[in-house]
Amino acid sequence: MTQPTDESSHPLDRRLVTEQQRRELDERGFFATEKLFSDEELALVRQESFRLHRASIADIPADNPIHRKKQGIRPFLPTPQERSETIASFQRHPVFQSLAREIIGPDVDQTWSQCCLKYPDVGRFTRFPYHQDGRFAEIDRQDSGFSCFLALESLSPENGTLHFAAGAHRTALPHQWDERLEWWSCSVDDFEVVPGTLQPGEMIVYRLMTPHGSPPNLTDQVRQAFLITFNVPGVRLLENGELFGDQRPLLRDGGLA
Ligand SMILES: O=C(O)CCC(=O)C(=O)O
Repeated sequence: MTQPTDESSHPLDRRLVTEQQRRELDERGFFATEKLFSDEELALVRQESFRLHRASIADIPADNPIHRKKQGIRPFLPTPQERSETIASFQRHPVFQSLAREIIGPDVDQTWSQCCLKYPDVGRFTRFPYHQDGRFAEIDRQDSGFSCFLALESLSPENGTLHFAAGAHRTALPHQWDERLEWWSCSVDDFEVVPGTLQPGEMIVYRLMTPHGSPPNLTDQVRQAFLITFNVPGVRLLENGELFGDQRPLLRDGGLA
């Protein structure tokens, strides 16, 4: 998935989103980027992800061993910025500012973020069913936002990378609750599905309604990725009108907030 890069130009010296990528986002609901972060930056986010994971397990009461076990292999690590200055600063990286400015506009909030570690599989528990994020949070501005799935290490179908269904981001697909995996699930049988096979520092940028899911991690290494979502400020839940998500200002009038 690596695209040819012009060695003479740093990503931030030019527009980040090409016409082709813009078309792919519009028509297919996602596009792949070249490597946009340095090895040092990726190493810091990896290190912090593992630290936050250890802390999250320590926070689970010892009398809840099932939760501890689940968190051990398929961790849920949202709002990492609240526990890591390093990640809070990374979330405001110039690359995210440029993408947000080019895709959304001059006023942008970070609405979600999580560290996405996935340990070697046990009992196919590390699979994530295909779903649209809009099924988890029905918001009033589903179309303007985008998410980035960033490879902190190499990502492949074997280690359980996310896969993306093309051309389904304008339709709300029917979902069912998967009791075992505790996750919403939809069918992508009617769509082309593309694996996010990525080298460290590359990303898939996708729309909030783009169906995505991941197979189990069948390797003996931890799959290491990072997720971040941006949208216009003031996004609200349809259900009760309350403000949704991190509501962390990133851009105002085109500049860093
Ligand atoms: O980490 C993964 O493979 C899936 C994460 C995901 O799809 C989500 O949080 O919406």
